Amino acid sequence: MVFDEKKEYDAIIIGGGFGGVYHLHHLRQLGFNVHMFEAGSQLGGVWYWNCYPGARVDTECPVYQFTDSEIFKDFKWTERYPGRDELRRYFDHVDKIWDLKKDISFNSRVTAAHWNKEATRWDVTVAQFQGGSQIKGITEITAHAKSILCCTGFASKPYTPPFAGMDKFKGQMYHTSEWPQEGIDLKGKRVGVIGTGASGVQVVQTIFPDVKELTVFQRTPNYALPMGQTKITDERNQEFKDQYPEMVKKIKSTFAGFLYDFDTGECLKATEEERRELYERLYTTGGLHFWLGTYQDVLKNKEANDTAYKFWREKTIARINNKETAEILAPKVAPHPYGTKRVSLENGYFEVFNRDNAHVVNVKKNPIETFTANGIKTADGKEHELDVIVLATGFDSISGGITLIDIRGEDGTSLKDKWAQGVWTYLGMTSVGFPNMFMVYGPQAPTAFATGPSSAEMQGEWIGKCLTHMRDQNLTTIKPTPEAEDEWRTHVNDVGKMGLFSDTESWYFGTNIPGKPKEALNYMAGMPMYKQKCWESANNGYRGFVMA
Ligand code: N01
Repeated sequence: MVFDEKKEYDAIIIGGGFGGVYHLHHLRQLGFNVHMFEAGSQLGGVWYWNCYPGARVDTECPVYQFTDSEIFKDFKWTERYPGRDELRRYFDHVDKIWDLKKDISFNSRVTAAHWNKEATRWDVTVAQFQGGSQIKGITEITAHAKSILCCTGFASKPYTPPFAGMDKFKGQMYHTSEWPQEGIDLKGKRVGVIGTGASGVQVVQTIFPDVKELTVFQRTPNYALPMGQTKITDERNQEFKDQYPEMVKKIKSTFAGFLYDFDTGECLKATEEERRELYERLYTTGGLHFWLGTYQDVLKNKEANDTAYKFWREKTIARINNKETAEILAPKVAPHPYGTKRVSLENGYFEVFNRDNAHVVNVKKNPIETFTANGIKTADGKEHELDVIVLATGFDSISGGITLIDIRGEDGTSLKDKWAQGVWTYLGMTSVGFPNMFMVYGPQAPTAFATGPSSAEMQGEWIGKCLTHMRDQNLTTIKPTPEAEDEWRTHVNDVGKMGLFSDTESWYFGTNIPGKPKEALNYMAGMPMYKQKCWESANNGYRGFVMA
């Protein structure tokens, strides 16, 4: 690692996940002087931090990777849905080909970035420490750059609800995204898992063979779908490579950057048999097909949506032996429309609850009252005795990772204060008052409705062109206009209200965090529309921006 505190970089990249890695490579290729700071001791972003048992991506192979042929041509995937270790191996491969590490400082958390008006640059404060979970010997350094790129990802600020009595618990307790890198021995332990989002589902289905007793505290059921995990053979890997150009075209043209898209038919116009046939096919294909490949009106029309929920429930309850347990995991009356909270992929999750040593507690009806020295006490007075508590309670998503940094713009206002009543960006990449600051895979962009690699490449191309244009034209600053920003915010929120998603409390709308304003945190019109909007601005003299 060679970092020069005296140097003024063209750009500082904050975060070494897919977004940061792509921008480091791409901007360097364009001739910019770039340095990256990463808080972890390895590349990977969420795939570094989320090392809980069972962490795995639920985007199907070979979609979840960069489309650069140099990277693509030699990497062999082993599973249809790669696990965390495989993804870490992928990042090592990318690093080897793109020679990234020479421009990266690891164990380096950016704590502040202040716009320096006089020098027309960002002054960035970085806390450097010895890595791993034992943070020791913090020193502070300052970096200077014309631009900053916040590649902090959408899930970098873990959320732990303030349960009463947490400090009393004498056992071990970990948030899934702060899991010790060295792992935890759960053999023969009584384990409680709070939360049944993607992380909770993965932990539960992975640890149950080892633990003595498993208690899952569920507030909202997860309409999880069978993953359909398979091994990827050498022949299949070869097919991926042969089909590479076609696949890239597809990835770049579908709603979420997948190889498939919503079915263009209308659910309610189909006959019962036609609908059943499609649902069966999508469900047995496995993966997210029964979510992002179903009739396009299922996520927009409640009546259509009910048919999908009914089908999902029928399939799910058939797998659960106990009727009461089935009613908790897949209730007769849907607690929210199908697919309006993130659908997870599961691998035997529902069957876990057929075992005598696995229990699910419906904390909506019977809330967690307090943690005790020995476990968790619920409102019915029962004390659930536990050795380990897993907090799979999610994140202050999308905007939380950015506002964790003390970012101060032109007039000294912090981004956190600016966004206290809601997020304001233009095109999900820039914000008024914060010149030369770019956000990648952040708020008001497709983010959680697209894959990390495809978003990184799309936004990277745009940001790269923009910075090149500024360099060519001898321009030093770019900032959006307040009008363009207001218009974008309104558009993002209008789109967010169009389907059934906004009827549901979820992190997509910030409502999982007490006090966070309810708003569309993602641009939900799909990647193709987003791309069109971004390039419309660039191709029209960066309409909506002031460059000087
Ligand atoms: O977090 P979540 P996550 N009392 O917010 C519950 C990505 N990801 O880490 O739904 C009791 O989804 C909360 O309940 P409720 C992926 O995009 C991807 O699981 O708010 N429970 C919920 O069940 C994913 O969507 C992968 O009622 C409480 C859970 O905690 C995103 O990251 C793997 C509670 C939080 O679920 C976040 O997933 C992992 C309380 N006070 C993550 N507060 C893959 O690619 C919260 N909960 C597979």
